[in-house]
Amino acid sequence: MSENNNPKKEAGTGSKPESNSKNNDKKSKFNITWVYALIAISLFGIFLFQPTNEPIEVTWNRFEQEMLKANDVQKIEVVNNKKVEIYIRPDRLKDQKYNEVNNQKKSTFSTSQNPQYFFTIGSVEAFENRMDEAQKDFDPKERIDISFVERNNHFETILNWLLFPLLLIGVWLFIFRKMAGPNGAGGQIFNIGKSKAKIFDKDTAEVKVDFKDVAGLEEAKVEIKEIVDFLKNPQKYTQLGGKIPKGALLVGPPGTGKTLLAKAVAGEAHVPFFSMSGSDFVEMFVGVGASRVRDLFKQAKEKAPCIIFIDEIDAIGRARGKNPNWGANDERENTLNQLLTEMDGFGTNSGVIILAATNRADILDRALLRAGRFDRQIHVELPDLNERKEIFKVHLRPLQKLGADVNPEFLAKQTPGFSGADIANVTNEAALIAARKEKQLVEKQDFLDAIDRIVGGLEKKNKIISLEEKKTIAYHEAGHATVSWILEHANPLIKVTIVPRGQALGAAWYLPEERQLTTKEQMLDEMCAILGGRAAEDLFFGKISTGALNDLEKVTKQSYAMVSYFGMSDRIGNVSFYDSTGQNEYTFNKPYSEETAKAIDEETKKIIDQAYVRAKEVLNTFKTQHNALGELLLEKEVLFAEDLERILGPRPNGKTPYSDDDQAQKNKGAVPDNVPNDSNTSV
Ligand code: NHX
Ligand code: ZN
Repeated sequence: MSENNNPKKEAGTGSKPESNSKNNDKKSKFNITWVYALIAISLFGIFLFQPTNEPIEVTWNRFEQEMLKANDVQKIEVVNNKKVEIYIRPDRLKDQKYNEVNNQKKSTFSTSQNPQYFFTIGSVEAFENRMDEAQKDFDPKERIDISFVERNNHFETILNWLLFPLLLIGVWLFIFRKMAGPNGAGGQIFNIGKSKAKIFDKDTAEVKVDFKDVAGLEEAKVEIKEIVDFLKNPQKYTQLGGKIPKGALLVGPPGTGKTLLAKAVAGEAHVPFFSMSGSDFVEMFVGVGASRVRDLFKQAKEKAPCIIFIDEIDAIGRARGKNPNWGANDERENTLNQLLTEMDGFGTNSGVIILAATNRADILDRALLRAGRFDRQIHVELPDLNERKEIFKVHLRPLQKLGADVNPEFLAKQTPGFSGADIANVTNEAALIAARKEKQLVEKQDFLDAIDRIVGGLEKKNKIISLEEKKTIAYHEAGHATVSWILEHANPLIKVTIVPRGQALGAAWYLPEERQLTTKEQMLDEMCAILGGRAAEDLFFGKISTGALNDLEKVTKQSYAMVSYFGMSDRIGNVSFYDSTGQNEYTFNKPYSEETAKAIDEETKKIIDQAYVRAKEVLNTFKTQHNALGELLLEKEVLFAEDLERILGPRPNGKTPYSDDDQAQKNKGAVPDNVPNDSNTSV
């Protein structure tokens, strides 16, 4: 409905000013062309009025013999001491020898009498001597008068004087127009200090997002809705003496919908909405950032009530260094200072509310977060199971034909740790996969393949792997599978594969339980399962490989976190060196002594060593089953939980990942063990 309304509205209100501005545009262009045309015409005119009967050059000899001696010369003018112009008596001009003059086309415009011939001289004295010599036999009365004239060619002089400046002005005008033009290459040069904020107001049909389109994020929506309400009916809050907050900070990991939420505010609030990114303030020129901040707030205050949205505010809002000369990034600090002053500079009830988004609230300057600036922080977290279900529903809507087996709830279960953007990616990828398979429907299997693709990367079926390597890979993965199956608190495994995908040659996929707390037992069992791969290589081949890199990295981080963050080692005790403020990022000295550092290292190693020993124990105990798994994996390349259950028996705690789903799902799509930052190992 709103989509139908908007264009109409625009046509109604927006048409008049638009046509006006277009007219103006045309007029100004027209004028400038006229100026050019006038200049051209006048130049042409001056050329036209120039006499066309140019004198003909003659030699001294011809002049002397044919003209002077024949007494045909009326007068002689020496122009500028250089050029001698000869005027022939009009009655003698009819003579045969002057045919060349008579044949010349007479200029229609020339009125004055023109010289017919000319020659140039080196020096006036020599010329006079020659004249005297030539006329020495003449009757003194008949001697020709020589007059000297100084004649300036005004046109030429003017042209010489004007041409260069004119050219300069022309070039300058050209460049100016190019640069000031809306799509000229240097278009920003003259607007460099202006804010680049995009404005969405009631006339722009662009924003079509409203809160209905934002799935999940219920708590954040409540907060945001309140902000919209502040703008819509401020008196409701101010009449009780409350003050309208100045800003809210949207904090959360990438892809969780911070920008979407802000867009929804724009769509919902029906007030002007200025949107720009933190990096838009940054330019290579000094002082531009601050000037843009000023401009943004000036514009906003003119349009109040309104909302300013600054995306990725960490680009300018990063904590200012303690040592002023260290980072030498004064420009960013100036921009931040300007932002801080602007936020404090206007009255609380002036109706400008600032929303900012970042995924790194911890690195922001504290001054930015204090009361009176970004009063409230709205945390936008990764969606949980129910929220993912809602998000899937939103993204499944545009897919035209869905298989009957596609169930948002099932997909939500298969995608722990996914953000909204990831889910959008899954649905899109699924549609592409289905299209690649020439299918008419997007089915469940396509979604599962899409999830695998997004988590694990592209399948590389054709990678050349020798038989020996393949066996190592199979036993490594079987090691993960066996240990995680046997240990009670390890994540439920759903499949193992030795098909290379992305960086990994093989992977064991788990479906981590979505929990808020992780116990020490769970962490230890988890580490055992991760070390199961290396342990299997060690036990059954007596050789270890580089392949365990990712596994070891993860285990090391986990173990270190247990000791120094979570207080899970007896020797270090309940001490945590985790710094949630993130303010001491640049301090190189650790907040503990050398002895503690050593103790942490030793404890970290001890935990890993113990886990490794335990993994080996498990593998030794279940040697036959492990080897059977390895061989089966070599043969089938992919094993599912059912295969494991057949070989290893039911899991000790009875938790199989597919127990609450239908068997047909084949348990594809989960988080493999080698993906960094998956939710089960996050620290
Ligand atoms: C490689 N990747 O990059 C290959 C493709 C033990 C069967 N050389 O633990 O795939 O070996 O359970 C330089 C040197 C990554 C860069 C060594 C980057 C090693 C995943 C590790 C399976 N599954 N490991 C796993 C795996 C690998 C790696 C490296 C590197 C393997 C293992 C990567
Ligand atoms: Zn591994």
